[in-house]
Amino acid sequence: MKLRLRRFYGLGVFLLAGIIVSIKVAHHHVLASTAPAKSVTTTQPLTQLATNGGLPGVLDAGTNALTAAQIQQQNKRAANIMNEQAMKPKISSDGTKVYTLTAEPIVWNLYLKKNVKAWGYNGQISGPLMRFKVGDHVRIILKNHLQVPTSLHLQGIPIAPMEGNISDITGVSQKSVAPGQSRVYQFTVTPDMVGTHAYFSGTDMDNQIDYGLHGAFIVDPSKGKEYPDANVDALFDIGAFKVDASPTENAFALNGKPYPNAPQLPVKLGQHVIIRLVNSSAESYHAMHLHGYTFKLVAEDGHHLAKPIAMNVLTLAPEETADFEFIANNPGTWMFHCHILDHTINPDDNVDPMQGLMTNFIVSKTTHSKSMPKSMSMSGSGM
Ligand SMILES: [Cu+2]
Repeated sequence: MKLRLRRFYGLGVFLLAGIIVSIKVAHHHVLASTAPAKSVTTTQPLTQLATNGGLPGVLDAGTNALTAAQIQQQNKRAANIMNEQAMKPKISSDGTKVYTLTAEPIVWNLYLKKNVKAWGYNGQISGPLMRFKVGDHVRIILKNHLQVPTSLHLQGIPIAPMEGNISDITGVSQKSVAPGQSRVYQFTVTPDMVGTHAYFSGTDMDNQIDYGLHGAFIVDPSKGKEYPDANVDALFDIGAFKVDASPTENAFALNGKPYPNAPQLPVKLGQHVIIRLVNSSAESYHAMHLHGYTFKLVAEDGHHLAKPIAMNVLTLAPEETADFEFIANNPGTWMFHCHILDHTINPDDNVDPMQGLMTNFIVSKTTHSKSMPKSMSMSGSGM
């Protein structure tokens, strides 16, 4: 009896499902036949075909795609960006600072032996740090070594439509650069540009930024540094990847490297620390938090606040930048991490408990030689 009843129910469900499916099919058929004809010659965006055959994100490159030495070299580049070692420009005969950024496919190590087929500027993620001064004449040559169009967007630099287009005076500064071609972006640095800024691909942005086409630049005043009193001035460019065909961002990095490969910041006791953050994730907010300190937000998007704001968690929208400061008066190894906690997990990595968007600020017990911030020790105000 029970069995028969079950069969009866089973048949009922089966018939009901059949009816729903046939209604849906009929409905879809009507829609399809009345919809205007659309060009459907390509089923996938060209960029995806060029990278991973239609799967979202960066394709796995295999565990042996890079040697240990190559991985170490990549990690060093991440540390160089943290330490604000800027790319050296060529100086042209008229004094213009000339930078060349080549967008190209690269193999990039994220964590453990997780290597991905990514895109980078000049072989690295984040792209090289550029540092300008007010009054500089800057020329950036973007070379496109990808199989798809790309372009360069410099946040906070209003490149006039007719500028930045030496090879193609179309009046559209964001016009894409075809594969194998290059484009020149030119501008003169003005005082309103002082601060921390992001640069990134301005073409097929959601994909290209998360493949790795992003970086940072710093603009200093015409004389001296933006933060002359800082003993430590460090930069972290927060990047995101979609690995293992995840439709959403699932691996997060500081200067291209998720923890434990993310660079750690050494600080001496008493030092005045400035941290510059850039959120180069195409899709994610981040909530950055530092253990052991209450820090002060001093600038947002390269614009100084009239009054610093004390805080513990700093939220950054995509492509937003922020600078914060603290005096390192508390020795110890202090975690600096995103408080959106699934951003601190590397997919498939069960070895390290905290990963992804985190690193450590290591404040030594050794006192900084000028233990007072320069502004205090050199001001002579008798503080
Ligand atoms: Cu986050």
